[in-house]
Amino acid sequence: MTLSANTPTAELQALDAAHHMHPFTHGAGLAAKGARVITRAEGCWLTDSDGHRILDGMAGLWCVNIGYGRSELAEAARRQMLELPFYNTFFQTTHVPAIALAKRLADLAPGDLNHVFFASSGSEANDTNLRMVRTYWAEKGQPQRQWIISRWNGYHGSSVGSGSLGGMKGMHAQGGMPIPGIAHIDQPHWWLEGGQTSPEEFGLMRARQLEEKILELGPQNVAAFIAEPIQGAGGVIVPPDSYWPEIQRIVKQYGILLIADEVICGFGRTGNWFGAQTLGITPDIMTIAKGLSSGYQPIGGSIVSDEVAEVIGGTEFNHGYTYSGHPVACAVALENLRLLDEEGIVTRVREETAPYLKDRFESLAEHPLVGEARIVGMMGSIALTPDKASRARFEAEAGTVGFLCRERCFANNLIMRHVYDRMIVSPPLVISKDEIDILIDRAWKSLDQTLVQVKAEGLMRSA
Ligand code: PXG
Repeated sequence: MTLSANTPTAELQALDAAHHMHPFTHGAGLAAKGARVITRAEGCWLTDSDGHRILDGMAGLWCVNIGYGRSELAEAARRQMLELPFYNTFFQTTHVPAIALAKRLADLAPGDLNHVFFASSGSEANDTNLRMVRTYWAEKGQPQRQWIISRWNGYHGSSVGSGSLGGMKGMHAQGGMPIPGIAHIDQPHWWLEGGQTSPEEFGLMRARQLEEKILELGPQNVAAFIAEPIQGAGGVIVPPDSYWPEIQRIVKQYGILLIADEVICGFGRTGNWFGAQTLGITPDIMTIAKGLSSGYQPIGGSIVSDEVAEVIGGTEFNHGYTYSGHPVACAVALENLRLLDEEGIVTRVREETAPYLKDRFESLAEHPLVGEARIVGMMGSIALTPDKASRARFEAEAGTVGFLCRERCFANNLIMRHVYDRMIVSPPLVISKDEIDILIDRAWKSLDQTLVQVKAEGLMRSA
């Protein structure tokens, strides 16, 4: 059987339901409904098997920073596959693409982050980090420093290690997570959890939970704190301005390592190469993936400080993946970084399109269903609420209204993701002003339709 984009949608859906298990999906529910089949993409636009053209407000899964259809990346893969499709980086061996990409990342990364350990995904990279920080302390004669502190509603991946670092309770409920040695503190989500405090006070309160947790565990037992500069999968939660400076003070005071998970924030998403630069953070390790190759190849990694690399280099670090530094993935990532840089895409985001998007996106806060609209660079979210003034949650189960809104967006040929009752955008960085206008118009229309439906179904009630 040969399948193609011309195979009837129903046939593709039936085979998909019969044989393909989807991530984070209720299998039987999807099988009954049929998955949407995406067949092509160009720039910021997807085409599905029914011929719809859909504006991709999520850059795939927060990753297609450079946009779809770049032949240069295909050429880079082709060239590398013909020259050296695979060789490993174990056993005292290396190759040009891994060397070149590591050097490029060392140049791009801030401060003394000059060393790269490669993986194929963000999850793998965070598993590396988990073992690396503990090994670092063991090498420094402090093997009792095992605890890693992270945050509820943070996302760091889906493997056992990275999923444990993450703070997604639905994930922890399945398969024996979190593993021991990981402690979670609350997130700096002022809009939902800030109550009567000001955002600045709340940011300080939430940062100081880190200090309280360090003191509870014993500072001598804590290895690291890991966090996304801006939470992505948790709902694009932009922390109050007071939050990160206080976190930075605390990790410095207690001498614990700081891991900035840049899997979403990295590679231009916030208007700089890394979210750490936008938020004024000085990490010891940065997790990278997604935008590193704009999703054209699966590749991730950890960018590590001189000090951490030197200590780790003093032992044999018994860790690595077959595809650590995969030559084709490295070649494609290098080409992606070259284009993002030479075409001025990151600069254009910072200076031109992100300010335009911010202006238009924040106007969504005027919609009767929207409580707040927050955006940094090209990642933003709006909170749906039955009552703006009191920042109320819906009485209906969290996510009910968000799901309805996402369905409306789909129907209007716009991909916007929902996280509970927040709607997210994270478009390709190459999105034009005209396309931003289309995005906002479709979002507004979808909100209007959602409001009608929510009222009709009696869902406009506060918890
Ligand atoms: N860290 C962060 C900050 C992420 O957002 C990972 C690590 C894990 O990367 P991999 O490559 O292993 O998936 C991520 C991934 C969503 C969604 O629904 C977000 C991610 C993955 C899947 C779904 O928003 N982020």
